[in-house]
Amino acid sequence: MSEAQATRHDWRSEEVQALFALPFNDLLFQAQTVHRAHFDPNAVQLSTLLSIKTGACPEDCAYCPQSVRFETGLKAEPLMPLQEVMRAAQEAKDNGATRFCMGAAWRSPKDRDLEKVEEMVREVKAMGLETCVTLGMLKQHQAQRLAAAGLDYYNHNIDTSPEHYSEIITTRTFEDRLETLGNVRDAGMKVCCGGIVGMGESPTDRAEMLRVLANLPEQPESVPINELVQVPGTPLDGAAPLDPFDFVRTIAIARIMMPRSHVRLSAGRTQMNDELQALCFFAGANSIFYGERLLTTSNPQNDKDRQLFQRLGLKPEGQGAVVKADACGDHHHHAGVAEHAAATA
Ligand code: SAM
Ligand code: DTB
Ligand code: SF4
Repeated sequence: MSEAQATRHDWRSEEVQALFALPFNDLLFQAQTVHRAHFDPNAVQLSTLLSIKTGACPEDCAYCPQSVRFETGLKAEPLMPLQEVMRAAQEAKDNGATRFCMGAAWRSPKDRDLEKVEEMVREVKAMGLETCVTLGMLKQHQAQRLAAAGLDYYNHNIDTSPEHYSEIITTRTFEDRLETLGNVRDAGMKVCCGGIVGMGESPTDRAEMLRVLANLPEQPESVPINELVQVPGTPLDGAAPLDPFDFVRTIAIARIMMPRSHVRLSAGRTQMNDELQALCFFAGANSIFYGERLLTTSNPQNDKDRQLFQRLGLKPEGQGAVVKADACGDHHHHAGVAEHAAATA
C-alpha cells in the first residue's frame, strides 16, 4: 500500500484540468492508488434516502422535480409523521443501510418544522443508524439545534461550478450555499456536499466544482456525485447526455482531490449499467444510495444491488458480513470489519 499523502486545500484550476485531460487508464490508476492508500477498496458505505417533505418548493433549481415552478405531475406531501419515518428507517436498517438521509423540499426550514425534524433525528439515531438531513439553507442557530439533537451529517450540495450556477438556480446564490456549509461546520456536524453532472456544464465547470469542494477549509466527509436524472417538465429535461466516461472521470478526480472523503455514486444509477457502476467503484466511489427510491425518482432494486455487490466481491461498509462468491458458487460470511472501521468518515 502506498504512503498516504496529505490532503491538499490549494488546488489550482490548471492542475484539476490537467487531471481531466489525462488518458483514462492513467487517471483510473492514479485514483485507485489513492483510494487504496486510505480505504478498503472493496467496502462501500450504504445510505438510504427518504423524502420527509415532498414538492411545492419555492426555489427554481432547473434539475429538480420538486420545484413548484415546474409542471412535473409530482404530488406535494406535507411533513411526514414521525411513526412513518421510523418505519422507513427500520426497513433501511433491516436491509443493511448504515446511514439514513431525510430530505425536505424547503428553501430553509421554519423553526417549528425544525422541532419535528430534531425528533426524527433523535429517534432514528436511537435505532443505531447514522443520521443525515437535507433541509435547504440553515441559519447558525438552526445548525446548532440540529447538532444538539445529535445529527451526524448535513447534506447541502454546491451542485455545479460558481460560474455555471446562475444558469441552474436563480433564487439563491452560490455564496448562500457556502454560508450554510460554514454554519453546519461551525456547529460541529459532518458535511455531505457534492454536485450534479450532466446539466450541460463544460469540463471546466466540473473541474471548478471539484476545486471548490476540495479547497473548503475542511473537505466534506461525504461527497455525493449525482448524474442528472432528467425529469419531464423540468427545464433540464432533454439536456445533452453525458459521455459515461466523463462521469467516471469526475468520480476519479473527486477521489484524488479528496482522498479521505467518502465519494458517493449517487443519483443516476438506474440509467447506468453494471459495467459503468463497476468502473465508478474502481475510480474510487465508496458509497451509494441504497433502496428503491431516491427522493422522488427511482433507484435500483435492493436485490439488483446485492447481486452487483456479490458479482464484484464488494461488501457493505461497517458490517460483519462479506458476500463473495467462491469457486463452488457458495457464499462465505466472514466476520470482522476492523480493517475498514478505521477508514470510516
Ligand atoms: N431542498 C434542499 C436543497 O436543495 O438543499 C434539499 C433537497 S434537494 C432535492 C438535494 C439535492 O438533490 C440537490 O442539491 C441536488 O444536488 C440533488 N438533486 C435534485 N434533483 C436531482 C436530479 N433530478 N438529478 C440529480 N440530482 C438531483
Ligand atoms: C444528493 O446529493 N442526492 C440526493 C441527496 N443528496 C438528497 C438526492 C437525489 C435526488 C434525485 C431526484 C429525486 O429523486 O427527486
Ligand atoms: Fe427545492 Fe432543493 Fe429541489 Fe432546489 S433542489 S427545488 S431547493 S427541493
